[in-house]
Amino acid sequence: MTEWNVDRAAVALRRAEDHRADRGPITAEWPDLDLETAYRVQDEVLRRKAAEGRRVVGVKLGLTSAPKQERMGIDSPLTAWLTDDMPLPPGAPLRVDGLIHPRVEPEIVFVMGERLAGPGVTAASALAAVARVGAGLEVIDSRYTDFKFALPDVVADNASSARYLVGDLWRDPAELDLAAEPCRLDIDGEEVDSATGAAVQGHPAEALALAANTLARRGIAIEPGWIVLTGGLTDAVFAVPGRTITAAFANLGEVTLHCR
Ligand code: 0L1
Ligand code: MG
Repeated sequence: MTEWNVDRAAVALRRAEDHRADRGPITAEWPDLDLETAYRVQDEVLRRKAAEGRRVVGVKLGLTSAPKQERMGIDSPLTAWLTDDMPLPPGAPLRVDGLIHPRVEPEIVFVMGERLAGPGVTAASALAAVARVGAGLEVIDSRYTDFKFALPDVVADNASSARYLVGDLWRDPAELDLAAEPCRLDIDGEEVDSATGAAVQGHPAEALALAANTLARRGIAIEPGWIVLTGGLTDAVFAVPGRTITAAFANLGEVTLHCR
């Protein structure tokens, strides 16, 4: 039997993504996969995508909200890569059949103005490095069947990252109370969930600081111009063909995704 290693796991995850073929969790066959090795798999998947011409455009936090953390039995989020094949052009529909089983969640999005390098980053110093803040919808698409995975699996799978859409209203974060920022999630015009910015680590800037400090352990800084998806404010909802999903914020505007 072939032994599992970082390369083999990265190949398996690339194949699942490219062929839209979900698979069982890697930890079922590689129970010793730990978090440090899982991040090496995540980075190897990125290296392979870069070799195919894709470029890093930012980072995201995953498993930020209390319900998701409780479900996974963790108390800290994870980080993952955003690449230039992920942003959806404004108004473009999401082709559901182009992914495995996409789900959508509303997020507060930062565009970085300055380089942010941990350790020692605080919410205040993180926010000072942000150029602007806006609304977003993240499309997640676990490469694992039924979104069933252990923590190392989802880290290796780049935190289920697939697509994202941002709004067209960008604000100066210093002008807003982002912890109190209300967000409503609508499906076909009906409210299905709501939250405030406090849902992500108490404040999206806390999530950003945590990302900077976590990435610093791997020698990575958050660069100017990068997008940061700070984490789902509510649980994710399924993208079903014909469905329209809207994140409506009080001060950050609305962002709407049409699923085809
Ligand atoms: O962005 C996220 O919070 C996704 C993290 C991965 C877990 C999931 O697929 O829900
Ligand atoms: Mg997310």
